[in-house]
Amino acid sequence: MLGKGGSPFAVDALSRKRVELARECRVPKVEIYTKMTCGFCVRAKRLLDMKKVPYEEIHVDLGGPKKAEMVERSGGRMTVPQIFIDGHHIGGCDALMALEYDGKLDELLAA
Ligand SMILES: N[C@@H](CCC(=O)N[C@@H](CS)C(=O)NCC(=O)O)C(=O)O
Repeated sequence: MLGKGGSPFAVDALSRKRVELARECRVPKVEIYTKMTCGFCVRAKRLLDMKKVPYEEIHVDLGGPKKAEMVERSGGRMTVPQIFIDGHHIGGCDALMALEYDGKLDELLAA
């Protein structure tokens, strides 16, 4: 708390710190459409688990409306996994691995 006569710069520093902390605490929304028999899905989930990134798994083994939703959201892709970060389509397992390899996945997860 800034007392009477305190520096206004202290308030600035405090609010900057608050924004910084909010960013650090931010949990990205990761969605992954999967099938139980899919090795690429296992690999993609393993990477997310290793990075301690929580995700929502959407099972499309039986087709149905969720599979149709996946195809629609991914611009016609029929294979699993299909991965989304904060609503942005990333692609499949290879695309996720490539982002990690290029050092860009953490940036995306923190953006
Ligand atoms: N290169 C793709 C390969 C994905 C792939 O081939 N997935 C298989 C399952 S492991 C698939 O969806 N096959 C068609 C199907 O199950 O309907 C990736 O990295 O995600």
